[in-house]
Amino acid sequence: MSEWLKIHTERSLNRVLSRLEELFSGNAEAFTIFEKRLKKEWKRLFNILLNLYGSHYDFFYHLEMLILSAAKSWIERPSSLKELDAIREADPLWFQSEKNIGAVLYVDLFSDSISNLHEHITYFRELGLTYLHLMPLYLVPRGDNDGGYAVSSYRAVNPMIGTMDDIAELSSILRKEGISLVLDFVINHTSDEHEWAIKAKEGDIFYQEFYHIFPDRTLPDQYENNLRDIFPSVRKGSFTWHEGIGKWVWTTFNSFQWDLNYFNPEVFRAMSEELLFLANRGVEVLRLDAVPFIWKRLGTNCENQPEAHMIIQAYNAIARIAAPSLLFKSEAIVHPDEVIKYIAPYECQLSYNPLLMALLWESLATREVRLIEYAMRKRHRIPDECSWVNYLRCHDDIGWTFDDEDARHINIDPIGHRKFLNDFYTGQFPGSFARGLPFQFDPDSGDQRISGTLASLAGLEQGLQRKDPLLIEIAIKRIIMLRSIVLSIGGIPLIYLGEEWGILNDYTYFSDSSKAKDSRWIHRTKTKWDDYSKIHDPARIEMRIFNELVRLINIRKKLSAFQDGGMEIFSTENPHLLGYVRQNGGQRVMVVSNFSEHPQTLSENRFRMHGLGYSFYDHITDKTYTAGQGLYLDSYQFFWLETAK
Ligand code: OTU
Repeated sequence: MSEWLKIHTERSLNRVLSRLEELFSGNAEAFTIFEKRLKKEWKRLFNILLNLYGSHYDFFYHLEMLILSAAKSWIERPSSLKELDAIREADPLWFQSEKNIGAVLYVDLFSDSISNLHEHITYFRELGLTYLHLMPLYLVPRGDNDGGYAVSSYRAVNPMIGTMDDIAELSSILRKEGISLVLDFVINHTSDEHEWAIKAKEGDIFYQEFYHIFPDRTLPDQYENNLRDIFPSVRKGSFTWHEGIGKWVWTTFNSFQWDLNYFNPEVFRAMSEELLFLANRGVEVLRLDAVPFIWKRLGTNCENQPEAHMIIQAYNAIARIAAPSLLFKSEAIVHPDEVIKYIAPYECQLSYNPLLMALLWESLATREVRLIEYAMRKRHRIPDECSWVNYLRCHDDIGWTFDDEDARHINIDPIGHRKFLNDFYTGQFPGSFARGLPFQFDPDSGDQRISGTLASLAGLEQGLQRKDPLLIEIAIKRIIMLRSIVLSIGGIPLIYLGEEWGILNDYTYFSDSSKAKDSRWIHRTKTKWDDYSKIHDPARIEMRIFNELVRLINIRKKLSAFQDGGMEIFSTENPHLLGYVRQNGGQRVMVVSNFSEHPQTLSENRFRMHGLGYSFYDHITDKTYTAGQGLYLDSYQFFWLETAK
């Protein structure tokens, strides 16, 4: 660090500290803690902010206001959360435990209201949940609001399902159950009905500067030379003409979602306050939505810019100071080289694992594991203090975000392969078992993504329709095998609720005009509690899928090898078998999975070499196997083999 920077970093800290005295008067203990944390984070926070906003004439004003609001938030932080902060500071890697199981749900579809969620706590217990993500539940415009991702206020809950007080109450009830509450932080945009947007529409220049708003097409045209259309079926281009103000507004997603302007330090500060507001309601993990898009730079595609990382890192530092137990989960569904850049203890401790998700579906279609084996060997590793969040399905589409060079390396043509996968999962490819729908087909680029539920994409819908017991059986096996991987490969497994019963596509969204154009509604379905409560027959498909999931979860929780840490892919020398070894806490477990409907064998030689032993106990079948004859795997069978000591 240069001498100049050193002096000014220090000087600014002292100036800021002197401004805090009044705020903390009579609360020496709170001040001591705050000061300690502020000092610890100061260097990096100051550096980032200086980089981002140092050229603004009023930089110090913003700096001071930012720290003042963080201090206010710390003073207001409920004591129960301060206790949690202390617990987490003593065990910062708590989320890496094999005991962790995540789930995600839409409150309105699952239980109608937040208060009704309390009735389902026994259900969460049965699933062994420790992490519960409630899909965006904020105040939103009526009609189409992108499934809650067009937020009109980060401080108000959609009145149809409850209030912010309900959230605070729920978070503490869940915490007592050992479940961390996860909410979205829609960081890239607000709805056009947010009070900032309303004021901007009224002509208030201060608030127009909260967004990227342009008087004519000069800059939009220049930007657009390099931009990708994210929702091409909504609109061509990333800008929306607003008749009222007679200007162009940057809208990466839907036209009613206005991108926030982080060039403006006012926006950075305002969002920092919203973030800490949520943290003080007891939210333990914030899912940072659409992070790649938050910083724009002319001449680039305006995704994954270095400043996007700086903004998140600055928020991370603020969280460490004013709400230290808060974690961030990155939602970057982009090229794997970019996904990984958001993952760091000083940025996002957690991240969705879109590559694993996409490649599991890829392997299921091809029955081959070459691509997943190559890509996981190369890309699964992340910093030791972080974790993947592994999932099969979520509320969004499946995008084929694997790296083209990875594919070429194993002689797969990436363009042709994506076309094949889209044909396969929309059921057009001859012999396909899947029943998905296209999402956001772009005729110009040929890009397409896939919607559909886990069960429908894995063949259950087809099997049931054809009343073919063999197809049904195979589909169930596929679902369970995929799940075994998500539970064992390393990271927090995330269940998209509904999936635990193997729910099928729901085509009724076609008749709702606010949803009909967005095929993702096919896999956003209402929970049928009446039906489930009647199912007691373990032979029923739903019950089998559910029971098997619970069984696997319970086994996972007993295996210290499955806590986060290394995962070593090994070559099975069988194109249908994926093999990896997990080793942790003195335990070594070898996972082998068959991605084909035909029986396969892991050779004796491979078994011995990677099993590092002769005799193995399989936690799934509760049997012991010896390496002598190699390992025989039935259709879609998998093993969790512990080397006998
Ligand atoms: C997210 O997804 C949400 O998950 C979506 O439900 C929202 O519609 C969207 O943001 C806007 O808020 O394009 O198809 O990595 O790929 O953030 C999903 C960036 C999406 C995007 C991702 C986005």
